[in-house]
Amino acid sequence: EGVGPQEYMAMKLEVTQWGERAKRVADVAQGKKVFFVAATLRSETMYGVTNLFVSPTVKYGLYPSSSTKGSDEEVLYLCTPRSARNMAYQGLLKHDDKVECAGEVDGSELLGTKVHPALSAHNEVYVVPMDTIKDNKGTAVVVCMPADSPDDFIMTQDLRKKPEYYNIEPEWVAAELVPILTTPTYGDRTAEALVKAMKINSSKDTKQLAEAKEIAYKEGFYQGTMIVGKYKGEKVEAVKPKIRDDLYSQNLAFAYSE
Ligand code: A2H
Repeated sequence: EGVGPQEYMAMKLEVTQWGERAKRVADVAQGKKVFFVAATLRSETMYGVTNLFVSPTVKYGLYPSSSTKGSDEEVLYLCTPRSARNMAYQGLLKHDDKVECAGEVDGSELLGTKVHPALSAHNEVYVVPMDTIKDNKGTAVVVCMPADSPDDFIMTQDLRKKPEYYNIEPEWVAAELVPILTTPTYGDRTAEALVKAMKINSSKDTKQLAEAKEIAYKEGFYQGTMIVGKYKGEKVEAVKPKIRDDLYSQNLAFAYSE
């Protein structure tokens, strides 16, 4: 990994319904708009989001954002304290250089909450657990895109196989993945094709998953063609920055560095 700062696209996913386990969180939010903030490098995959991942063992917080600076209305971002600190320095929170936290949240409380992923074929998706999320990267909130991400595909499969173990309701896991791009070698379900070809069985096969991720990323970027959305028929390499900039200009995402 590089030593310079990494710029991510921070995708905003609005809470549409707090889950049963989030009663305390809903109290903290006091009816204000809350967006989960998910860091990604793959803007084009927002068309195929099927779930949202958090870590049940990570601490998150609710932070007043800069999007309503100067007005009484407060919009809250849900992310880790570490990423909130970075956001404050980048002028993305209500106060520059200072982190105001409306309340802390356990990842486990968020499971079963519903959010709206803009661009996706799914209008609402559930928050589910991912055990490999690290709290020292991005916001520790990750959009689930099982068609093109081997990690997301395998985690979705694990959740489906062992809902009791993960302490979730089976119906929270989206039944259908959403293909959004096609490549000559792997078709429109790159992650599934790679996971099968490499005989990856669980999210614990970290070495093989890292390899699959690398191949999927390169293949999608250099060989992929969009099969859905505004840029259908165009090369992924060409439209990726356009999709990101569209999301920025619609205030559905923002640039976040660390
Ligand atoms: B990516 P990089 Cl379709 N812990 O988004 C674990 N993983 C995290 C994370 C964290 N705290 N924060 C972000 N990520 C994931 C889409 C995607 C991603 C696709 C394919 C590959 C892929 C949908 N999930 O990532 O090491 C996020 O998942 C492959 C690495 O800084 C984010 O992009 O590149 C990516 O890792 C950023 O990790």
